Amino acid sequence: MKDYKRILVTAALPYANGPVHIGHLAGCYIPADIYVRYQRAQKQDVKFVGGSDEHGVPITIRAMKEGVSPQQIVDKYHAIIKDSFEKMGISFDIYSRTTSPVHHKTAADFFKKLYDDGLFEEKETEQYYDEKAKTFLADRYITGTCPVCGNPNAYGDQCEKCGSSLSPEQLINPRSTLSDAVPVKKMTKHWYFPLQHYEPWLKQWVLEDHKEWKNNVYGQCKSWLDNGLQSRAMTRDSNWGVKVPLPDADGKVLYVWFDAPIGYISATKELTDQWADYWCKEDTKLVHFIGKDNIVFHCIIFPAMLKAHGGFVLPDNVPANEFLNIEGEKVSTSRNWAVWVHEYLKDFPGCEDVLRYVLCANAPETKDNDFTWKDFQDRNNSELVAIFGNFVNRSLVLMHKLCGGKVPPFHNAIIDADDKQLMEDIGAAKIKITQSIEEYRFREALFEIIDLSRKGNQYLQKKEPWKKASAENEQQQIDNCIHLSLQLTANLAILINPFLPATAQKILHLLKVVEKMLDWKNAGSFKLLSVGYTLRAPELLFRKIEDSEIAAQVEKLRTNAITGSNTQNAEKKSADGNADQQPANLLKPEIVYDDFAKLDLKTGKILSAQKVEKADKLLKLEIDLGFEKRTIVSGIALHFKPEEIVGKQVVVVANLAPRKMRGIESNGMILMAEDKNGRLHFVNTEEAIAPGAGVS
Ligand code: B3M
Ligand code: ZN
Repeated sequence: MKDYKRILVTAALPYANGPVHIGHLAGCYIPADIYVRYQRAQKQDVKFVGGSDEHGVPITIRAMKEGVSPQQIVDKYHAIIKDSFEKMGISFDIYSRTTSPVHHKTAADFFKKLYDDGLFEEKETEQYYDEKAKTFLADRYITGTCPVCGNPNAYGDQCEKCGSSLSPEQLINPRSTLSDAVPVKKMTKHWYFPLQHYEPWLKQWVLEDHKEWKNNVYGQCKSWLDNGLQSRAMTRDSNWGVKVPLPDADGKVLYVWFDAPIGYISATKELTDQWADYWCKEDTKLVHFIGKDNIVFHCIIFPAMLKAHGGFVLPDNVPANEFLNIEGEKVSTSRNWAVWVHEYLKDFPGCEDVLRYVLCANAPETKDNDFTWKDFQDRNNSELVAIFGNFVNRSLVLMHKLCGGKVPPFHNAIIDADDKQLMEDIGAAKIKITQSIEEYRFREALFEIIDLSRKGNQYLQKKEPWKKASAENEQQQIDNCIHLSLQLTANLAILINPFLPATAQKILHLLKVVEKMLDWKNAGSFKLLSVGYTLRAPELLFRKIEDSEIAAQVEKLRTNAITGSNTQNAEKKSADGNADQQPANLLKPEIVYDDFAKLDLKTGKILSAQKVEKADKLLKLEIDLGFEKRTIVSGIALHFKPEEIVGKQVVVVANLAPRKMRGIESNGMILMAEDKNGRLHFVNTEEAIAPGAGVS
């Protein structure tokens, strides 16, 4: 192991085209924050940098959909994301953004250096061009008829109906989504980075020198390297991004995956004048925390760029996590199958640490994992409340009851085997936890801490200080028991601090000790609290989470996913070839016939449809049910233009309780089919049925 003088920790820059969800937190922000807080407690020179990724096709598509400028999109979501991180205690030293002038200059200079060194290949290729909109078109911007299944709305990179992956050339009657013009082919020049030149070096550096990397990371790198690397275009035709710093490059910007990782460097520059110490001195330990979909960029492409540029350190480790599913299904931002952090913060104020706890205890460290609200509740109620919180609370309550509210003395003369065991357990736990964190196994570390508090409970249970009568020695026995329990409480504050910082602060407050006690070196000590010191009255660290709160969350998840009524969501990645994972086709729990019979389903006909103001997803529909006309607000606006659905036949849930959406009362719901890519379709029957017919 190398001796490092300073540590630079980065966490992936989220696209500022939507808010962050708990999968993001579990994937990299919570692990990164735990690691950084631990290193700070170890008194290491550590910097934690992050920021929003504000370029690329996802942003421009989002802007197009919302009918605003890309700048407006990134301003809006950067603010939401930054706020979510702050409230969740993700303690970045700087949270910057890639639209910052420092970043534009840093990224452009980086490109220029590679260019001046003659490292790029310049290639002219034919690409689709929209003459009306006067712009080249990314594959996603082109639609046409799928040559495989005849779907008239297939994309230039994929048909979402039959799943075929396509290239724009294969589409029948291709059209630009920007202007509806027929795209033409035009020559365009781009700069390619010849990754294959770095293949031998990468093989040595990753596969030989970094065998310690996590299996999932190492495995992905190996398969990329085994398959052979190719040149990659590092520029794009677009007006949104870092301008290519060359004279003949109008309308060209850096590829988002070229500029985004350089964002780590730019952010460090904005943070400190000493930025070069962190990026250029060999005794820096650089650690990238990311999700698994970013592995190739951080382990192969960016290191090759850094190597080509020269003068920069390379990552020491890239501890990527796998994905977190929600209630058994893959997260899908387009379907709104996600738990949004800004909404959690509103729904569970003061419970930030609970989410940190659950997402760490259940982190997808080695494989995809599942978040369920039931597990969230169980972990809170039976681990945080019943074990950790309970131990801390009992120690303080007993001290007030049996020791006059003061830290009692410890009588060495009567120390017994249980006391010794507890002291040993604390020492051993510290060693294990330290090692686990150093090796990026945060779940294991957290488990050890809970286990240590469980041992504290067992110790109290065995000693039963509340039962001791007034015989000789007995106050001394009580003193020893309470003294050790309180010292353990102080130790728990130190150990839990990287994971649950707000909880550690609460314990500090109860124990009336200063921040400095949380230094990692203090863990394992039994002299953290002085004898005779008065402590505060106990307050509960965690509250119980009720069944009703959990039921409400599950309900919210399902309703939002069906109606798409959450207007904050965004298609986070689908536009950058990084399509969302497809939702698994899981069935909901079985129901009895009576449940089904409660639904009143009727056929209806859409009489009119119009957009709802300031709600990009909602359409206000007038539906003819035969016996009456209804207003129904439906979350389908991203899928259909109002004029194209008038006259369509639909099935309506006619007895759904009215619900106000954006001030409009919606009376029922229309049923649509959703394909595996989250696209909606009318379930058409060939024959027309009169409105109002029952469906069963
Ligand atoms: N914005 C992709 C993502 O959100 C990308 C990460 C950039 S890290 C330099 O997964
Ligand atoms: Zn198709």
